[in-house]
Amino acid sequence: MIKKISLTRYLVEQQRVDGHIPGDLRLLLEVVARSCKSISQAVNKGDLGGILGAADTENVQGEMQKQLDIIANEVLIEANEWGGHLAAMASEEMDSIYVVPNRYPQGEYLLMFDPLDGSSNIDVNVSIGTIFSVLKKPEGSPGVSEADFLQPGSQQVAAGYCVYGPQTTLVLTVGDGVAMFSLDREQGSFVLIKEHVEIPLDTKEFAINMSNMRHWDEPVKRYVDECLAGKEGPRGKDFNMRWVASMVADVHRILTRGGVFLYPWDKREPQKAGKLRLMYEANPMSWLVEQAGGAATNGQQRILDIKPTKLHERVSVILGSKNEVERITSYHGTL
Ligand code: P6P
Repeated sequence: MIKKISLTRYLVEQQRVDGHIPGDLRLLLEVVARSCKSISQAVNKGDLGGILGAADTENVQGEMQKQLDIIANEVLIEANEWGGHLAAMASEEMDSIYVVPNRYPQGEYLLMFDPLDGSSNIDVNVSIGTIFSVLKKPEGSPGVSEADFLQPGSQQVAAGYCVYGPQTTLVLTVGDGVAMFSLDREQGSFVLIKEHVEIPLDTKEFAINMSNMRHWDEPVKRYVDECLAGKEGPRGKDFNMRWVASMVADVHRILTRGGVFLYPWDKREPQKAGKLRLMYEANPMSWLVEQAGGAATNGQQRILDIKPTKLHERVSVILGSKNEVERITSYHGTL
């Protein structure tokens, strides 16, 4: 009988045995996990819950919100504001930061999240997910402001996602490798299924939205053309392609069997560095990938080294199997 290790036990051991995480961070992560369970329940209801479809509102990104985007955001806010572990939160769905109300004690952590990533897939029953990132509020800064969030991803103290697919699986790092927990709905708890996750250094699988090919920069075009040329081309091997249009699902596949994910800058909106958001999509995913032995760059530099200037800053993303990411980055003339 394989001993079942719950998320709670894993976090207690990370706190007590390895000294990796203080009690307040353990509490934060347990509350985020409970929020993901609630979101999973809402997502699983689908049509039966009468909460699919558009909310007829736009978020700060100018994207039409789904009802579940708003519900997931509210679940995370309400679950995390009272515990005394947070100073403030930031979300893809909110223009500005949410400061913990005065009626609750303020903590030292900053929580950022994309409450429901991939929401264009909600109505067609394709995997979606919640992405989260945790920073510490800078020492000595009175109160809390947006500027406190503008730290490079290398400063994260915890990061993860929960993918709502055939299984509901929480994937987490606190800097001691990557661990995966699947939701045991009979017990109502997340159970460890894998730890010390490792991404293969090489891959034959790339993920990119091919419909944007005519808008890409030359280095990305070169890379994808070489993959498409297969055995007869310069790579000497055939490649497979995947694109779920849910970053959580694509990254989960890469953490599970390797691969490379690209959402590069393109000419459609040249003033934007990319489509994906740095603080609550690229940074948490990049830390997870690096903790699993992979790499993550924007074509020019390590994503985790980027110093943010805006809360909802966008970035070009190339992440996954280390050797493949290094090859693509070298094509940008920066390795
Ligand atoms: P496209 C979802 O909206 C998202 O932010 C990521 O989860 C996903 O990888 C990407 O956008 C999909 O973008 O342009 O292919 O629909």
